[in-house]
This record gives sequence, C-alpha cells and structure tokens, in this order.
Amino acid sequence: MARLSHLLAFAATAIAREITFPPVSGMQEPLGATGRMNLGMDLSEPLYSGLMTFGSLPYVHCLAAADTTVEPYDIAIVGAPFDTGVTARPGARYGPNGIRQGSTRMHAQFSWSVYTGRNYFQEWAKVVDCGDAPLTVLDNTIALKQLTKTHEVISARKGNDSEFTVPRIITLGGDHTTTLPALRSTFTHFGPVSVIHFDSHIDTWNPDVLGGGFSHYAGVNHGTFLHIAHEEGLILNSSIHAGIRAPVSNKKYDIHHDKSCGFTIVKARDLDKIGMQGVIDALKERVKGTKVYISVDIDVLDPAFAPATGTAEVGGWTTRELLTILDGLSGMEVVGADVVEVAPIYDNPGETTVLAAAEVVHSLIGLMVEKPVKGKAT
Ligand SMILES: *[C@@H]1O[C@H](CO)[C@@H](O)[C@H](O)[C@H]1NC(C)=O
Ligand SMILES: *[C@@H]1O[C@H](CO)[C@@H](O)[C@H](O)[C@H]1NC(C)=O
Ligand SMILES: [Mn+2]
Repeated sequence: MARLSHLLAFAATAIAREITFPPVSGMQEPLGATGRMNLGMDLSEPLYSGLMTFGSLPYVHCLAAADTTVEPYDIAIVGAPFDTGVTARPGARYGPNGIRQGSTRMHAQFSWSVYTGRNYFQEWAKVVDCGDAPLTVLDNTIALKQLTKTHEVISARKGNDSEFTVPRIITLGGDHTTTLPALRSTFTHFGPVSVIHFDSHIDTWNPDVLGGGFSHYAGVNHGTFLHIAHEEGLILNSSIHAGIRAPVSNKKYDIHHDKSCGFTIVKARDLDKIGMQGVIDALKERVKGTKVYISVDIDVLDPAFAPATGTAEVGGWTTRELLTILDGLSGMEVVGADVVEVAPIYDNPGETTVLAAAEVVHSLIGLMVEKPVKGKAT
C-alpha cells in the first residue's frame, strides 16, 4: 500500500508539471538571411499543406475558356487521369494525384541540387501545374480526343519567356495510351521527334497483334500507341527504348516490327555490361541532332522500386540508376515528356512508387530548363 501511494504521489507531480513555451515574441528576430522567416510565420508558401499541386508549383487554369486571359508559363505539368487502355491491372487514372502526393516535399525554395548546384525552379522558366485534363472514362475515343484538345490548348498559350514562346508540357499519366495525344501536340509545334522510351515493354505492338484485331477501338491501347504514332508520322526512325525486358508475343515478328517503327533497344541487363555512362552514350548517339520526346513508363523500374504499376516486370532498374541516366541526357532538345503507368493503389505505405515518379518528373523539368527550345506557334 505504501508503494502504491508513492506511485500516486509521483503521478500527481508528473501531471502538475507544466511545459512553458517561449513567448511568440521570441520568434520575432529574422531567422533566415533573407528575412523571409520574419515572425516565423510566413504562410505564403505551403509545403505539404494547402491544395496540392506538383511540388507546390503555382496552379494556372490553363484550360480556361478561349476568351479568358491566362498568365503565361514556359513549362506546364498536366495530369491525364486515364486507364481504360490497359491490358493488365488498372488504376493509373489516379496516377496524376499520386505523383503530386509523391512531390509534396519538393519546393521551389528548397531544390538546390547537391549534384549540379542548380535549382531548376529558379532559372529562366516559369513552371506551373495546370491540374488535370477532364477525360471521360466511358469512351476511350472521346477521352483521347479530349486529351489531344487539352494539349492543343495548353501548348498554344503564351510562353513567359519572350524568346522561347511555345510552352512545353510534362504529362502525368495515366496509362501509356496518353502519350499518343502528347506526341500529336509536339508534332504540331516541333515536327517529328525521336522518342526515348523508358519501359520494360516495347509498346510498338501492331494493333492486330495486341488488341485482338476485332475493332479499331480495341487496337488503340497502352501497348500499341507507338505503332500508331509511327503510322501517323509523329516520330522519327531515330527512336530508342531503354530498360526493355518483358517477353514479346511472337519470336520474330514483334522485334522486326519494332525496328520498322523506328526503334532500337537498350535492354535492362545491358546496364550490367555497359554501365550507366554506356546507356547514356547509346541514347545520346541514337537521337543526336533531333528533337526528343522522353516517355517514362514507371515499370522501367524494378517492382522493388515501383510496385504501383499496371504491368510490373521483375529484373528492372533501380530508381538511382534511372535518375542518373535521365540527368545524363542534359543538353538534349526535349520538347515534351511524361511519366505514366503509376497506379497508386498498389503502392506501399512508404509511397515508394510515387516518390520515384515525382523525382523523375523533377529530372524532366531539369532537362527542359537546361535546354530551351524554339517551337512554332499555332
Ligand atoms: C516571367 O517573365 C517576366 C517578364 O519577362 C519576368 O520578369 C519573370 O521573371 C518571369 N517569371 C519567371 C518565373 O521566370
Ligand atoms: C531514317 O529515315 C531517313 C529519312 O527518311 C532515311 O534517310 C534513313 O535511312 C532512315 N534510317 C534508318 C536507320 O532507317
Ligand atoms: Mn508502357
């Protein structure tokens, strides 16, 4: 009993203990060299609070009605929530906001690279988030037209820079079908492009092979869009895949057909032989002298690094390897880019996939900032 009363007495003192916070006036000295932190209460720049945009970039209503004045921008992020063109697990319609969620720790004021010493958010380009394209889930034909129109509208707005007047777009997918409207848009402003296609699958399948061949509608999907882009004359025969490892459906035909669509292949395990610099050199050599579209299917990463995707294939690259290869492409004329096939519902509590996808987007922004490109306005 004596013991118990002892304990109770101890508990009483513990409860009575008060934590005294310093007075708020103690925060009134400038904390940062810029004085930005004055009062410790600068509420103007949210970090994982407020309405979510990619990297807390300013939101611009890029799709506003034609007679509305929209503030100019140079690089636009736009979401393409579409996943009804998949042949395996669906879920990429939630990719755009998943990638934004993965970017919440990224901030324009806090993005100085320890590798390059640069902060791509604070150079010549005004980078904005346009939100998502409104796409119907009930009819792919209509949805892809809506996305084509979205790209048309966003790329036809004024650049903030007076010299490089055609804004470039980075699309957050969406399944890989969403790259087709993006390529139609780059064709309008920049002509045919070489595609650097990071993926575990070739995605040049003939619609008659992948899609059953029973309707045109079925033939337009996330495994055939590069065939269609080739057919429409949107891409050059100096295109290249990187990270390929998934099996093909026909021993000879698929690979032969892939070549005729303008592609060569760096396979996933080529990295073990030629190293990251070897891969970078192969990509640079292939697209030399042309304008480039970079499409990153997140399934290029091993499922250990990107489990949240529709058609996962083991034996892929690590996040660090992919980022090193992407950053190694600096100096290219990148006229459009995307990160696709992010299906957040399969992610883990550590948000492995969306964190990787957001950093890939950051690298793509970097490539665009490093090399401004002149396009033709419409
Ligand atoms: C946009 O253009 C204006 C006028 O040229 C310039 O002062 C401003 O710095 C630009 N904004 C960004 C974010 O680059
Ligand atoms: C690519 O196309 C160009 C122009 O049509 C042609 O001259 C060239 O031989 C082609 N290259 C390959 C590798 O097919
Ligand atoms: Mn793909």
